[in-house]
Amino acid sequence: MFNAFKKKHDRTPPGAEERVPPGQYVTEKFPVLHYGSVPSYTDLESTWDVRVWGELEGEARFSFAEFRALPTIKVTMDIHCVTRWSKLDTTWEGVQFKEFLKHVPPLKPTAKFVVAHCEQGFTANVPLEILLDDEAMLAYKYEGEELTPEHGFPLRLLVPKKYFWKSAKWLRGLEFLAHDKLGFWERYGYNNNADPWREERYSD
Ligand SMILES: Nc1nc2c(c(=O)[nH]1)N[C@H]1C(S)=C(S)[C@@H](COP(=O)(O)O)O[C@H]1N2
Ligand SMILES: [Mo]
Repeated sequence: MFNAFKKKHDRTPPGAEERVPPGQYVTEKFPVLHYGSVPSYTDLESTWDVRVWGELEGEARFSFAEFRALPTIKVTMDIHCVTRWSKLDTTWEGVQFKEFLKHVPPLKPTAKFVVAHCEQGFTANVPLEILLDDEAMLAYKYEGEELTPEHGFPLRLLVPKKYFWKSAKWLRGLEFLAHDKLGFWERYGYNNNADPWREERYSD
């Protein structure tokens, strides 16, 4: 079933086969996937912020302007959705997670896990170590343009090397924790580790 689908839809460029994890096909489209509705904003400066709390020596809050003043990076990466599409060479801009940490109170040594908190109560959990990857970022541009509302405007997390559901859209906060705490899709039955190369799609 999947093989026939893959034959028909796969757009893997020649030579890129080893970049496509098992059970995935390459698409040139950019599918939109989420639970719930797409948030809309009228005045970001008064209605939007991003906060950090938990296992740090304090808390922090960034208004839209404050967040946009932080230094940015540009990263090109492949993304892999658990629903089997992969998209190669997607380019994103935003604040590298490691850089972001320089602008918030120091982490306590107990900080080991992060929960991303999004609009409408959506959450996604990621080990801190994964977010210390050079490519992990709080992204607000895709292919040189501001994120579209359905892809997460004005801010999303980008978690490289994990299935794309951990890349939480409409990000509003990061909670640092000593112990892991399952997020929305992880509670729903997705595999907490979410490594596409090991096909960690669902939990048993
Ligand atoms: N806030 C929020 N972020 C989310 C989701 C969601 O339901 N809510 N779904 C995740 C899932 S399952 C996927 S596959 C990706 C899809 O991102 P895209 O719509 O930009 O392709 O977003 C992730 N981020
Ligand atoms: Mo997904």
